Amino acid sequence: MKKASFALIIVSIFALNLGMVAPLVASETLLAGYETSETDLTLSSPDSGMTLTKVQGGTSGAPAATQGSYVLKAIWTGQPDRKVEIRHDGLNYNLAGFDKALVDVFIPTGAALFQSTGLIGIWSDNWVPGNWSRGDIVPTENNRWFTIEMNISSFNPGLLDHISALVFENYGADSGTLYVDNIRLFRSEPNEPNGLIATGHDRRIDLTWNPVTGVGGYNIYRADSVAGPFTKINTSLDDIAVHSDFLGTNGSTKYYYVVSVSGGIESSPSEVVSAATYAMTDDQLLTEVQETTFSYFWDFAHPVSRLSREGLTHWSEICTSGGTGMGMMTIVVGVERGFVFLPGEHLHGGHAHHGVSVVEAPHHHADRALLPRGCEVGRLHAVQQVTVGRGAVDRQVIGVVVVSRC
Ligand SMILES: [Ca+2]
Repeated sequence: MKKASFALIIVSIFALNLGMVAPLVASETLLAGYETSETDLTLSSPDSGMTLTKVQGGTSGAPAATQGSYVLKAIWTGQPDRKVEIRHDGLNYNLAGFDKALVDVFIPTGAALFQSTGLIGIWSDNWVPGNWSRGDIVPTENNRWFTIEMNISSFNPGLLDHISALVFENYGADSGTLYVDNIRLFRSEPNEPNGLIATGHDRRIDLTWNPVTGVGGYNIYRADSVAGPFTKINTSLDDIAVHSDFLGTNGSTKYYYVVSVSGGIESSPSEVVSAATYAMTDDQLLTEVQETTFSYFWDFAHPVSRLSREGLTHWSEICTSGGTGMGMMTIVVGVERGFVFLPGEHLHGGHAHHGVSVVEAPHHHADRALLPRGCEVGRLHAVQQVTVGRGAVDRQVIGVVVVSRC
């Protein structure tokens, strides 16, 4: 079986990092441009003496619109609290997944600017935690547009369904005029996956990569050559950082990259890797079964507790005590077979493989390294700090020993 293990490793080494560049995607979504065609946009104000109108930009003293042709003009008089709101009640927006809301504000010549304590923000009656977000700046000059940015990424995504109002507070006078245009939502591009590895097997190629936190899932792209064209091969978002591509033939070389997806926005692509399918010997097939089994319990373990999860289709926070016992047995095999290395072990050309690190020369013995290290009770706290499976090899081994109370 040692020979078979070597063969598997050699295939993996030929997973190439070829690099690639792909176009970025747009990341701003218009929420309100105040065009006359926007019949769904209703405006109201709780402040008496305030009027709101849509006016054509560039006419009658209005500035040129920053979006479309029209702008919103707000005029108010007799507001001693120097606070006004442009209400947006009754409208539903889906703000989830966006990082911030942006609005352009223009204070015409002759109108007061804000006090030093002035602020512009947005609020909703059901955002949590808190219910409003203060913008980063207020206009400090007359007769020019300023873009105000309001962070909304910290709110509970499930409650980001509407904006109650745009708020202008601590204005410089009891009466004033300002123009508003182009309320939009900004979503930053998610981080691209890295650490992508393609591994050839009998009639299939497996892909693994480092999980990206906070994204909705991944798309996988495949091509026959490094130059492409690349085609998406998953029909729905992959929500874990593993993908098996069953090709059905041997001797086939394929190229892949992976992107992470958040709110429908794709990240830049990962590196491009390639692998080839090949006919396995019985020994190689047995090794693959062992390693794939090990991979479920190791790569798919709960990122905090390292316990085995109930299953792929279950809620990912549910772990199984019986399955964890089986997982511990696979780890013993994984160590013996060289699917994972131990803390401090010297690597001879070892490399990441299936989310674990493979030792090219499997000279270690579980009874020499695993138990003595695992019995270091002083490392118990580290179990609580495990973040991801990959790259946390040391802490994962500790976790096993803690469970076994050696
Ligand atoms: Ca407009």
